Amino acid sequence: MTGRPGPVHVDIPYDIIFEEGDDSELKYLEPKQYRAMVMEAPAAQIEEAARLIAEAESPMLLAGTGVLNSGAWEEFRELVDLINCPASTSMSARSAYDNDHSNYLLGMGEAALTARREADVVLAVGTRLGNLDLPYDIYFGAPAKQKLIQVDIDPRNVGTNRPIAMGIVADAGATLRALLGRLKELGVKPADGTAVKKYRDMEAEQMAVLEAAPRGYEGDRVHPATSVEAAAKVFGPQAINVGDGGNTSLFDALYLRFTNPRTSLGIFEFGHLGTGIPMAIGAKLANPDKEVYVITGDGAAGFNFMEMETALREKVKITVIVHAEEHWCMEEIEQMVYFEGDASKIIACQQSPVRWDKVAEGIGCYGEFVDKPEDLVPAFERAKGHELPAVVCVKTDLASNLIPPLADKFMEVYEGPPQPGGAAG
Ligand SMILES: Cc1ncc(C[n+]2csc(CCOP(=O)(O)OP(=O)(O)O)c2C)c(N)n1
Ligand SMILES: [Mg+2]
Repeated sequence: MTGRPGPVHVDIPYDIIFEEGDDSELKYLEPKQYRAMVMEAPAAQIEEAARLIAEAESPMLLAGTGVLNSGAWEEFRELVDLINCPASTSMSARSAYDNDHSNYLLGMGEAALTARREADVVLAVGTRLGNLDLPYDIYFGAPAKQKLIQVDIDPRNVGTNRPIAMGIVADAGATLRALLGRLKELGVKPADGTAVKKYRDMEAEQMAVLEAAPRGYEGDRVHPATSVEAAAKVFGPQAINVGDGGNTSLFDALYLRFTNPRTSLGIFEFGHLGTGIPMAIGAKLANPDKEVYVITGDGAAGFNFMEMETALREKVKITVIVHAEEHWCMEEIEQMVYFEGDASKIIACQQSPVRWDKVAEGIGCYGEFVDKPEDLVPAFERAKGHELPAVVCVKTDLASNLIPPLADKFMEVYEGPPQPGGAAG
């Protein structure tokens, strides 16, 4: 329970589990008696980091899950406002910073990557700059020119994926508060906003392309982005969204805008398919007053679908939206690249046309089936309003799901960055 929070495995031997006794005789220690509480950065490091930021000409801020874990989203936003610089989040911490805030740039978007490359100081708070965040040389400035300050509670994350100018091993919130205090003392004033405007204009262009994609769809199924947009409308910005699946999780990430902290969960930290339904059950148990909904690929859905029985038995109301185009799309597109477009060579990427709503009904949950866009909102509303855990099987369009917007960027996670000669490395 010290350091970076995460899943914990507790082994309880047989004899202890069946041990009998009087509960009142048990002694509990306070957490502060058996672990260090908040790790704070040494004052000298805060001083140095504050000076680097204060003297920077084109700083940029990045928030990772450390900001969410330490509950420091307000401090992060305050720091962005104080400097008035471009700011973004890691793919797994999309709700760490209001996506509608004036300085926000989408993690994998061209604007955020350009801002990152052009910044003279990058402050990365609580992010290990993992491979989904494209920690490649072409998306960062040369270390001789760009100073990367990385703050993380886990020393193993510091300097692992990028050369750093400064590593601060401390709690994200404590560090942000200390930096804010020192920067104010140094008299730092917000920049005039020219830089932010440049990147935001770039982002607006990319968003227009994103938004146009589902509008241009004329097929007889449902465009995955249309389903995500309908879900956002029905569940609203306070709900907790859990993303799962391959390309489906990219639609989830790109078409939802997170304006409230801790409303986005998903597989972006480990990439492990099938975690969506169990994560949603956990999220609902921890937040009984919030709506919790999953948007999952059909491949991912199969991994842990029986957990719907857990949800039913334990009365955990969640809604699961399955995008059922009947393929393992992210693998298929990867094979397409590998086989240089020869579709006849693709193997093991198809599934049967499973009716996930009927599987859910068989378990005892509530099921809805949608194959036309106009039915999305009413079906999602019925699923959300039903007292039982619900599953909506949405027949999404294969071609649209095969190549999501920003697919080229995501492919770099597997393939490495584009090389000057054209080939990926
Ligand atoms: C446990 C696990 N197995 C395999 C993979 C590799 N993998 C990544 S995406 C993907 C395809 C997922 O298919 P689906 O959930 O239907 O999403 P789609 O890409 O079709 O939207 C696979 C097999 C993984 N990430 N995790
Ligand atoms: Mg699929």
